[in-house]
Parts: sequence; structure tokens; C-alpha cells
Amino acid sequence: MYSLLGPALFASLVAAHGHVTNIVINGVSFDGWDINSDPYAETPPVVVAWGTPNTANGFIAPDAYTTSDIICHLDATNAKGHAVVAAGDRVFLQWTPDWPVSHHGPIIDYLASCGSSGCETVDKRTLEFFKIDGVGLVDGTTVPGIWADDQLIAQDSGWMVEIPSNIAPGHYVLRHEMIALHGAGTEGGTQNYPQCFNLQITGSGSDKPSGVLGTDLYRPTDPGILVNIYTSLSTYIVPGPTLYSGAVSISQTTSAITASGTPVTGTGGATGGTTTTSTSKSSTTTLVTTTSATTTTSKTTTTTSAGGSGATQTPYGQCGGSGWAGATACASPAACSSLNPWYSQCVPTAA
Ligand SMILES: [Cu+2]
Repeated sequence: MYSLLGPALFASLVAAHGHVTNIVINGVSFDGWDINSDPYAETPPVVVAWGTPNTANGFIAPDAYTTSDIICHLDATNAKGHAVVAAGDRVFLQWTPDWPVSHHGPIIDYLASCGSSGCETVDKRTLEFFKIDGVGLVDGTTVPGIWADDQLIAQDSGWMVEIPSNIAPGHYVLRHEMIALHGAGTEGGTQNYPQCFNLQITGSGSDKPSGVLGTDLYRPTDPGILVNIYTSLSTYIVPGPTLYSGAVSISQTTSAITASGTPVTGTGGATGGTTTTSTSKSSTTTLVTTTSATTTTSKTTTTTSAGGSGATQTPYGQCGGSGWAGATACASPAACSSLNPWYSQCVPTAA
């Protein structure tokens, strides 16, 4: 349905950037870190996502690539629970439904083994990530091209990743990341949005791929980080280490939700059935009636105008640049600021 509405409406829906609200494994949805309530809670609920005080849906910039913030986002703290998934199964990562259409770039997924003590207590600075998925420029026919994030928007703002079937069972952090390149033509202008989740992978695989520390994943001048997407690109090199040989390339699909899951805690059971379950925001299994096989979130965003003459752009939306035909005025309190000749953005001004 969204695809019929076109990019102009999408741009007008932009309010901020984004984060993953929940993940879905075989129809079972696990809550993510709720930036609207969890950072303020004295005792945040046990969820499978790593926590962060990033309440503004912000990003990590290249000048922080050597700091621990690049690992699992700003000041991230370990998820206190995990979800069980069989090697070979898929995980659907549901983003907030407002990813800015201007924020083109790759989507990358990594795993890192937490070792025998599990991911709830692991020191993130010791995690060694190997890449299991990396999609960048899908079609460069028209500048600035069709990118992985465009596929995500078309898939109900979600991304499906398959856990390679040969991965050895154990506890892993799934590091899922969107990278926005609209300002990446200037060094330091790239935006990374890493999101981490704790998984217990089951199965009979034996692969234990080597990986790299989160703080060694990227450099500000990597060809996939410092890149001008407003020129014709024949190829794009997805940043980060080489793709794991057992990685599986899949066609993107959505995932219907049929139940809500309870995070598992501890490292006791291999199947998840004998470990201690904890309380969470959704402690019961609830059957959800779905009216559409592709709908996993409700969309209640309101919009004022959809571009064109007299329209105003919402904060962080595009308001100018070479070839831009949409709104050039910003809804207050925001001002149109030029990042480069190809992209101007409505930047909120102090109230
Ligand atoms: Cu942005």
C-alpha cells in the first residue's frame, strides 16, 4: 500500500530517524528497547534488545568509529534476555515506520559469539563480529539509486535476515545496522544506526567464524563510508569485514506476528525450554488476529501536507539539493540547512 503513495508522502511523514521496535522469529514477536519509556524506567523490562539512552533516534558518526558507541549504539548496555532461534531460521527486524526516504544506504547484519557465559553479561568491547548479511546499492540506474533501505521501506519498514545453518550453537549478539549516506560525500557525514539483540542459536552447526571488534569495523575513509551517492555509481562496496562464507542471500519479505514472545534469561538450556523465563512487557502468549499477511505494525502517523507548492517539510526531511522537486520550506521550528550540493535537510532550531 505504501508504495502506491509515493516518496512525497513518505518525506512528509519523516519525524526523526529510527530504531528497531521488535523482532519476529517464526511469527513470535519480541519487544525491542522502547526509547520512549525504557530509558526512564527505574527497572527497565527484560527485553532481547540492548538498551541505550538514545531517546532521540540519533546515529553514531564516523568520529566515534573507534569508541564503544559504534558497537551497539550510544552507551549501550547488555540486553537482559534473549530469544531462541534455530540456525537456518530467519529473524525479522521491525523498524519504526518513518525511515527518511533520503537516508539511502546499506543494511548490514553481524553475529558475535558471547562465549559460554552468555550475552547478558558479556563485555561488548570483546565481541568479535562476523558479517552474515550486507546489502548496499540494489540498482544504480538512476541517481541516487535504489538501496537496501528502499527495500526496507517497501517491506513494511522491516528487514529479514537468515541465521546461517552451519553456525555453531550458542549465545550470540546480532548486530543489525542501517547506514545513511545522504551526507557521506563529506568525511564525517555518514550516519550509523546499529541495533543489537541477544540470540541463542540452536542446531548442529559447527562453524565458529572469526570476526573483528566493533571498534575495528569501519574507518571514516572506507570506500563504503566516504562516498558521494549523488553521482552515478556502478558499484558500491558494503563496508565492514568480508561476508562470512556461509552467509545466505535472501529475498526480502515481511513476517506476520502470531504471538508475542517472552525473553529467556540465563545460559542453562540449549533449547530454551528449561531456562528461566523472566517477566516482560508481554508475559503471556497472545494470538494476534492479522488482517493482512504483511502488516506487523499499525501506522497512525498523521501528516499535514505531502509536498508540492506551498508545502512544508518536517524535521530531518529533505528540503533541497540538486534535482529536488519537493517542499523547500521547513515547518517551524526548523530551518533548511545545506549539507552538500545534493542534499539539504530541515534541521530543528532551538525553541
Ligand atoms: Cu538523518
